[in-house]
Amino acid sequence: MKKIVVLGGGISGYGSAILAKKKGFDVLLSDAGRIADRYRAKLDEWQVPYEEGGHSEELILAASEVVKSPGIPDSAPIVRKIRERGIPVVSEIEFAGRYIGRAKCICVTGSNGKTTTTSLIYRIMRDAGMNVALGGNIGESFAYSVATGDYDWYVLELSSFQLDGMYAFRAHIGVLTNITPDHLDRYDHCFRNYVDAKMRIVRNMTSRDWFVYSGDDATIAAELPKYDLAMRRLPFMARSAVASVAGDAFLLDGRFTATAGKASVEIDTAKMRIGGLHNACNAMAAALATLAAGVDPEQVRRSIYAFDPVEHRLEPVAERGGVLWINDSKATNVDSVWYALESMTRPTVWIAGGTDKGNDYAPLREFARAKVRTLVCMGLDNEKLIREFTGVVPEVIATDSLDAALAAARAAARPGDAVLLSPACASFDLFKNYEDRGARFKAWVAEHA
Ligand code: UMA
Ligand code: ADP
Repeated sequence: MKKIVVLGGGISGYGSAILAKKKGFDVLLSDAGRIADRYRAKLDEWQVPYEEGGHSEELILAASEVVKSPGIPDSAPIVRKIRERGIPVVSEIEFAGRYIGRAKCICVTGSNGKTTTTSLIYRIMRDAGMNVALGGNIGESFAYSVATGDYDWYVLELSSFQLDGMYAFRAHIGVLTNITPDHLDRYDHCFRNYVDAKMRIVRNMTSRDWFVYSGDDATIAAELPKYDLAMRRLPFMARSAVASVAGDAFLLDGRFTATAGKASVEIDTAKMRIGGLHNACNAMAAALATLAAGVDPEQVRRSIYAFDPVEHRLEPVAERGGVLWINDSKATNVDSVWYALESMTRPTVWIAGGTDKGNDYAPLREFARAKVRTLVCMGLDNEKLIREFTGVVPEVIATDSLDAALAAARAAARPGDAVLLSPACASFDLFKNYEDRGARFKAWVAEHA
């Protein structure tokens, strides 16, 4: 019997192991750390053998195939050994994709906008009454949904790490929101490697499939000619003019018409609850993908207008004393902050900082000069932000805790202003993760603002 080893016992790993068990493989899940109680209970329920607190080399190197969790880098010693033995290493997406039968996958990737676009597509399809599961880099894992459900459609958010181990998997509708630098620490600090990972989304797509992508993105435009692409292309644009016979979406004066094949929908972005140019782009992508999936245009329109911001993504938290507090904790890179500042219509007290990923802040200068009243730096090492924005914005304040940062923001803000948490950095210096940072921001606002 084929022996499958699943590396990592997080949300991705336990789902893969249960699917492998269900498909009748000899399976072992191995985790170098501790497996969370709720995952262990599931593994017990499904009688999946597992080990924790270390990887048993001998057992692992006896595998016919290894399913690697996305958070485990290729540089991990055990992964190197597995590869040296010539044992195939695949991602959860590759593995689960083998067992979906006749179901179809809408796969969303990109550097920013994945979660928002994936959630919006899922919402539209669910509202339309389709039998659809949401998964991948969001919510429950794809593998677990495949093991425990029977769906016609899977709407998947795919990170570059999940695409890395993807070989034969095919997206029936692929969505690429944009490509800007992120996660370079996992790609030898080389943007080229990261771009290659993102472009894996188009692998195996056929002339029956649809590819939705940003026609404005220069990196994507430079990549497309390198691939022999058979699928129908659906570019969405706010700045460029890219022709495609299959359809497109174009934003002009706050309105867009999205067309895929014979189906078309017109959207007035002023009626949407998610704001900013980036969300108009996400809505164009979602409209194209769902029209391609056969959703009724009227239904697409209704669901787009009803969709609220996903938590921690330009989420309005409260208006107090004329000051609007906005939680954009998920903005962990420069490009997402560019769009946050772009969308600001009030003078802004901007809170930024954290663990710098090698950021180049130059693209933010223009909006900062035009819109930011005060920059509050919140982090253990604020030097770079202070250097970059002194003289650009009227006031820069350095703080090293959430309390101090928010108290400084409260003091700086005047009625009619916005206080925007949009850090451009990872959160690991002061917080567990971006969710913790956003949740503590919201709790502080509720109590003190
Ligand atoms: N581990 C080992 N050996 C090692 C290293 C780690 O066994 O050498 C173990 C750890 O002890 C841990 C497990 O591996 O128990 C963790 O695996 P994981 O980091 O892949 O985490 P999961 O909980 O399985 O979640 C992963 C994704 N995490 C990452 O890519 C870091 C989740 O994306 C994803 O939702 C989930 O699979 C389901 O597919 C999260 C994420 O942060 C949301 N993604 C990044 C992002 O959005 O920026 C890409
Ligand atoms: P991802 O899942 O790719 O991280 P999210 O939808 O969670 O994307 O958004 C992450 C951050 O990027 C948020 O700050 C959000 O406001 C911003 N953002 C969302 N969509 C886009 C986009 N299309 N382009 C740039 N930034 C975006």
